[in-house]
Amino acid sequence: MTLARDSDIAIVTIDHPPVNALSQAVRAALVAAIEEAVADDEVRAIVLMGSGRAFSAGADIREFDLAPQPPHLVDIVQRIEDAPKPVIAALHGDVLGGGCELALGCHYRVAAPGTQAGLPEVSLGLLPGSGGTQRMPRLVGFETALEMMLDGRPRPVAAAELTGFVDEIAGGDLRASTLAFARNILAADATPRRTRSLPLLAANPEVFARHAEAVAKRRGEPAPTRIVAAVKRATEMNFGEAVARARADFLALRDSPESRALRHVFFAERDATRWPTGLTPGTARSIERVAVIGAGTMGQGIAIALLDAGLAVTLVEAAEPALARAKERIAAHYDAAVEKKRIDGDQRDAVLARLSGSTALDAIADAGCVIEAVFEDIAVKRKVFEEVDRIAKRSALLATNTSYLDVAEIAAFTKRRKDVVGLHFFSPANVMRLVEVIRTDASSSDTLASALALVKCMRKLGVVCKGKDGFVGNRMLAQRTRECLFMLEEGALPQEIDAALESFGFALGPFAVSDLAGIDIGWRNAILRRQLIEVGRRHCDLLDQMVAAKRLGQKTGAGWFRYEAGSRKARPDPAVEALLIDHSRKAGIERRTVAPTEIVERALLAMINEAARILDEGVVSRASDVDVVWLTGYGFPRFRGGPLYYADQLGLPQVLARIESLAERLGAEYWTPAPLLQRLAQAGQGFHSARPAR
Ligand code: T1G
Ligand code: NAD
Repeated sequence: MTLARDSDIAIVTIDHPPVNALSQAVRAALVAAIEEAVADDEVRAIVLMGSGRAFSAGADIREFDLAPQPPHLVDIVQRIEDAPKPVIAALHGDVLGGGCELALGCHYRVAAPGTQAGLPEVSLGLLPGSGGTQRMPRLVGFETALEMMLDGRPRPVAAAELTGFVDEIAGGDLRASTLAFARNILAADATPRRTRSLPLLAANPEVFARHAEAVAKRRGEPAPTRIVAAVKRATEMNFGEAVARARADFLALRDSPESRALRHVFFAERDATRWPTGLTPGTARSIERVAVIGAGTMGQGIAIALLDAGLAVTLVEAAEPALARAKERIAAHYDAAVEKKRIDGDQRDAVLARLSGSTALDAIADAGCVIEAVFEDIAVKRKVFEEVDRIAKRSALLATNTSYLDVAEIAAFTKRRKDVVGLHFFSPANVMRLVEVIRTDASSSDTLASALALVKCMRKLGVVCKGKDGFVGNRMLAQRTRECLFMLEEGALPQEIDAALESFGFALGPFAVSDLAGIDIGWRNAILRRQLIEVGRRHCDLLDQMVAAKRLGQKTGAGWFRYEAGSRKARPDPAVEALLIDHSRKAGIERRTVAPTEIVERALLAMINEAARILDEGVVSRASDVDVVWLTGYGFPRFRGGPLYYADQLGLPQVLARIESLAERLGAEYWTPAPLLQRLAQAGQGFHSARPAR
């Protein structure tokens, strides 16, 4: 924190890199600086600003696991608002959460171009606890204020919807512009303009009812409902009381399991981007053009994600019709973006100008990176990689999008195994944030650094892992799928299993997901994995029967559910129930009711037990990476923190005991507790115990 003077104006600068988080020490220093400036008779106005890349990203999230320490931000904001001299906030970069509330407590706000303001507390399971619920509506109206707090999305301060939030966009240097602004208001004998005293813009009661109805549907999130109630208090009680009530809500939410889980997710996603511990750091090669071989479901999505990142893309297909189809679909994607006014026609044309296509592999010769997304067949991939090895330039990064095959085996098809990694995207690849970055023992650090840099520039989250057989996500998914298919045999119906896991918090149940992705995709992978299953182990061939019956999911109008023409709504299908009853009879299985609790337990514990093996084998270096894979690639509910965070909340001795009892009831063939789980449970530790303290 610094306190400087420019003649009769004091300049208080928050200086706590990287994002000026308002830790206890920062708050204490801020109070001292403000008090000093207020007490100094020579000072006629105060400018409050932040150093580095942001005004402030808000409260220090790391402190939320500790008891709240004074001075509390809510009081500091009040102190600033009560100041007898004008306080002007000079805003730049991110102005988020408590940082935004601090700005709201100032009497005037000047912002640099490009400044973003937001109240993202909801994404941490919280609400603005320092007056934002009362001050923001007074500046931007109830509708915008509620939307900001309920979607948590930062907005450019220059956006029309934030009119009223800032008084001026700085023309030149922010500090100079703000000092000039201060001098102008002093010359105009302006006094402190306290936000709390500004008139409340008329609130249409329908606004609160509409939002209250919408947030009631947000499963596992107590914060949104509290946010609507807190903001509504502005129309029901005086300012001070409403602020105090919101503060109480904030403190209550802070200790909620949902907020603790979401805070774990916040840091887990950041930890996942750290360079793997113990690996020599590498240097990323610059990549301007990427060749994508195989332009089917994944190739098209990957190409769009690369084009969105500003890169040039060469699509390579086996035959002209497939290439034309892919280019048509990519063009249609950008046409739709123009229609939705996300981009304009010129921008579309500029993007598509960076896309070229060919049916000749030679076209990859000048690409800095080659991503293969052809059929999941080792022989096809071998042929492609042998050719790529011959054609691609020496410095090229070579990547495979395989779901289950061994990346090391694929790398061995080339004479440059050090340049090969797996880049496992998730469908739809232009939407899903997650990329499993699979390194082999031969992958060089420069290759890994180049892959991570490429993933980052695509604005995706790269989780570094090793291994094969589905790496992290698909390997755990296979165990969940196994249990879900067994439960179908035993008496459950697809809609029951989906309902149980959706009420647990998954966006979509496993069978609706299977219908979306295509039952044949899961079946082909199951065939690949069948060789891993020991002879004599329980096995279920329901996937084979579905494929044989041409029930492939949405793409054939019927799968585990039936779909009416033009509709994606999954409807229970009596034909599936009949198929299951017939299947159980032939398998000699007496069907029974499978309770939702059993469904959730078997699905989750199957994943958790497999994750313990994955961790023990060093496939990933952090338990939180497993959480991030499922949170960003498989729709695991964020308010549950991820599979291993959830396991730690259950308590590993409890998890172990449940798995042992499943082993007794269902047989140990699939329910042998993973050694790491046993060790941690016996040591009274959790999967995240090894995680360094914040
Ligand atoms: N507290 C503690 N650490 C933070 C932090 C915060 N608020 N924000 C960022 N960091 C760390 C982060 O862990 C990382 O550390 C480094 O800064 C860079 O961040 C009272 C209750 C600002 C948009 O929700 O959204 O105020 O990994 O990698 O991608 O009502 O960080 O380097 O060790 O994310 O450029 C509300 C959270 C708090 C904003 C920058 N504020 N931060 O993104 O960098 S609750 C937020 C972000 C609150 C009040 C309430 C982003 C960012 P490390 P980064 P980035
Ligand atoms: P797809 O069948 O939709 O597309 C594969 C494309 O590769 C086809 O268009 C085919 O014409 C083309 N192709 C085949 N051989 C070729 C060759 N020698 N040269 C050029 N093109 C060739 O399959 P997909 O779903 O996009 O899967 C592709 C890869 O991505 C597979 O390894 C799969 O396991 C993996 N993957 C799929 C998903 C998914 O959800 N579909 C998710 C992650 C990874």
